[in-house]
Amino acid sequence: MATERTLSIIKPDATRRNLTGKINAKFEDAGLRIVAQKRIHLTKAQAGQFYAVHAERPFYDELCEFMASEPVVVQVLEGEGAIAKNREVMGATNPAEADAGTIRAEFAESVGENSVHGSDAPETAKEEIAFFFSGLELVG
Ligand code: RTP
Ligand code: MG
Repeated sequence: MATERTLSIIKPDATRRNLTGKINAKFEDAGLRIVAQKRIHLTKAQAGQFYAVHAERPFYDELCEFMASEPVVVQVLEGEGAIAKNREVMGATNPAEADAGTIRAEFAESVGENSVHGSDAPETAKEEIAFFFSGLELVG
């Protein structure tokens, strides 16, 4: 399997509870390398742009409010099959359905406030990394 990069976000419910280190340890234990990382505070408009694919969903406004409520940590994870591996480590969107040991099973508060985001395919990973990081911030 090829080495890939994926975009990860540690969401406000997790940064608020000071869980960045515990979540990063889960990524590293799974063989994912954090190759870029920064803490930012999104505006609601920026959150809306990032989640534009969900604009027609009933939870969109709530999701944008939540993502802009407090700082997030955005990061690029690298590894063999990183996109799928990251989503495995994250667990199901709804923490009640997430496998034991996954980030969402251990830390998520609800289906909306579920601690992490991860890109879902190579094309979205590329777009989402470019949304947050410039070429200068991405070491080869
Ligand atoms: P993400 O994009 O954040 O990695 O999560 P995902 O692929 O597992 O889930 P997705 O269907 O893409 O939904 C994006 C985010 O929207 C919030 N959500 N709330 N209240 C609800 O029913 C609901 N459903 C989704 C979650 O924060 C979810 O991660
Ligand atoms: Mg998604």
